[in-house]
Parts: sequence; structure tokens; C-alpha cells
Amino acid sequence: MRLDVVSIFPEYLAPLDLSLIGKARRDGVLDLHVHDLRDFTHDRHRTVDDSPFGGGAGMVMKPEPWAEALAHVTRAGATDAAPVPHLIVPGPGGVPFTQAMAHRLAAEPWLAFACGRYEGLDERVYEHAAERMPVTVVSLGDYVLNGGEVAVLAMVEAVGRLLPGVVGNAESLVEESHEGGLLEYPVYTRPASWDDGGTVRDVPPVLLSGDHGAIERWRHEQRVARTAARRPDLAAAAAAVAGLDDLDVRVAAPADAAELVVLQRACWVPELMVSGGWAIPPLEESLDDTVAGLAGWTTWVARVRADGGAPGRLVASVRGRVRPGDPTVWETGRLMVAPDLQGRGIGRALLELAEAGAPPSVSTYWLNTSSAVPANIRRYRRSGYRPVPGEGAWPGTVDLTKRRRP
Ligand code: JFE
Repeated sequence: MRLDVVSIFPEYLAPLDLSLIGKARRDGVLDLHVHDLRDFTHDRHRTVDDSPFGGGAGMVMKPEPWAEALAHVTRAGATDAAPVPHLIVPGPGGVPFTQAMAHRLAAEPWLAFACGRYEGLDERVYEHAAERMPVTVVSLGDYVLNGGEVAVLAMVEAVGRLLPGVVGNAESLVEESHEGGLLEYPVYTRPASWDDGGTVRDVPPVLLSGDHGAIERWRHEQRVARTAARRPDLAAAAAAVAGLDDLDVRVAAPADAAELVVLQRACWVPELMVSGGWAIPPLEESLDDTVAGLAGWTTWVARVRADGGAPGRLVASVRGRVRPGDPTVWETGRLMVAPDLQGRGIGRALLELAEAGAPPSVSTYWLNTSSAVPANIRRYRRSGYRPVPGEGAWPGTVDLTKRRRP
């Protein structure tokens, strides 16, 4: 694969001589060329920037050096098989760079990277380039860098390691993090028991057991728990594991609040009928209250999937948060399932998902429910919760807790 990088700081790309990527270059797997944009200027000061039309802070990169640099790169690298490169322009407003994109780019014969600086490139550079080659603006993530070089280092490493012969062990490529939609499991090496100078830290005994089935199950549990805790946005992956395959499960956004209000009113009316007049928050809550609730809790919403897989009606939800002031307690609640889908295990699976979302500091799961609905208390008991003797946090309610499995 040929790679060209254009930058006003070519020395920024020096780390690409190191480690596995450097070896790939020496082995001829990666044919990397770094170009100094200033070599394509013609004034004494080698000017690459100018002030923005329309005013505003900072400077903008002039178009002419870019057009010359891209023409030079294209001339230098063109072959019959690849007459132009795919131009990648890092920018905070680009399409997100993902492992899937790394795989797609690794299948291309020729990539060129244009590293902007200042406030970015004159917009006409994109128009000019797009008439000559495929162009993709790519963002490394939702934070702001000072230029494209660091993003290119990351992308070249992510793409380069997917090329045949770059990472020695092909297995280590397929099994890894972000493939399969779950995060990686924790890893350990010798010594099996390590005294860090005050604490003896043992490797989890299952890893020393020789029971490969048990090890596989433990690693899978760890991946699910980590994914739910660190990446609630990947909850759909964890949901599939929890037995919610038929539903689209995600972390709720403010746009979900109106449907949540409708669902919770539907789900708590039966409770109103038997509760003897106690106030029931999920029934009295306004749309604004529900939006505010989304900010203080992690709320998961489940939707039925239409034929094409597109998310449809919101049919179930649950939420969880660390108890304010007590990081050992994970409060769950607002577990609801649409009346027509109750009795299929959706509630139980969602509760498990919410439990998996608790951070490592948590040792106790806690929830609160009406004392007037024994069927609900029975359901929580079946999920391992036990009533705390006495009245719950609100009149007419009971608290239930469950110890987290260490
Ligand atoms: C350039 C810049 C315009 C900041 C809104 C060239 N993921 C990612 N974050 N930041 C970049 C990529 C990036 C890439 C190239 C860059 C940032 N800048 C600074 C330009 C708007 C900005 O903030 C210049």
C-alpha cells in the first residue's frame, strides 16, 4: 500500500519509522512518502496561510500550495491499477474514524493524507480535489486538535496494522477489542500473586484453573460488564447478550423523553389503581422532569425493530445511577415494559443490563417499588433482590437490594 502525507510539519510523522509500522516500511509492505507543503509555495516566505474572507479569528490555508502538492503526489504515485489516491483530510467535522473504516482503507492501494493547520483548508481545496480523486473528511473523535498530523499518525497505525504481514499474529487481529461490538476482557501475566508493596493482588483464580470453558465464560462476562459500564452507547451489543436480540436497545437521548412519558404513564396506572392514593412520581412527572431525569441517570430504552431493522415503537426502559454520595450503591429503577410485551423476560433482561452498567465501585444494587404490587416484588425476588425490612424510601414503598457478585 502506498501512503502519501502532506504537512507543514513533516517531522511530526517521524514516529512512523518506529515499531511495527517502521518495520512494515522497511519490509516494503508500506510505501510511505511524507511531503512538506511549503515545498509547493513560490514566495520568499513560503507562505501557506492567509486571513479569512468575511473576518474571524485565525488564519486559513491558501489553496494554491495544496493544489500543487496534490498534483505532485498524484504524478509521483500514479500506476495503471491506481491512477489517483483516496484523499483523507482529517478534520473535527469529518465522518468518524472507526475500526470498520480502518478495514475499508486497508483494502485500498493508495491513500493520501492532507494535514491542515490553523482554521483549516480553503473550502475550494476540497472542491478541486474532489473533481480529481475520492475525498473523505475524517474525524478522529469529538475533540479539537491543532492540526491533522496526530490524526494521521493514529489512522496510519490503525490501517497499517491490518495489512498482511504487519502484526505477526493474525489471530490477535480478529479477537480484539471493538470487533464483535464488545470491549476487551482484562488480561494478566506472571506473577500469579503480586505484592505491590502493601496489597497482595491475585490473578482471578479461574484463569489458573485450566478449565477452558470456565475461562471463556468469565472473559465473556467481563467483556459484557465492561461494555455496559464504559460504553453505554454500545449497549445494543450487551443487550443482545442479555436476551434482548429482538429489540433495539440504546441509551436514551432527550428526543426519547416524550415517548418515555407516554410509556411510564401506561405502565404505572395499574399501580395507581391499587396503591391507595400515594403519589406516584412516574405518573406525575412532566416532560421536562423526564428530560431532567435523563441527565442524572443512565437510561436505556428498547424499541421493537421494524422489518428492515429500523427502531420503531419504544416498548421498554430502565435506568441506573450511582447513589449520590455513596459510590458503592447502584440505584436502578423505572423498569417498565409495554403492556402487550410483558411476560417475555424483557424486564428481567433490561434489569440485568442496568446492573451490568454499574461501575466497579458498586457492591450493592438497590431499587424501590410499591409495596402494593406483590407481583412486581416477586419478579425482583426472582432476579435476586431481597426486601429491606420496614418501609421503603417513600410511603407505601419497599426498598430491595441485591449484593453484586464479586
Ligand atoms: C485540523 C481546527 C477548524 C479546529 C472546531 C486542521 N478529530 C479531530 N479533531 N480535530 C481535528 C480532528 C483537526 C484536524 C485537522 C484541525 C483539527 N485544525 C484545527 C480547525 C476548526 C477547529 O475547531 C486545523
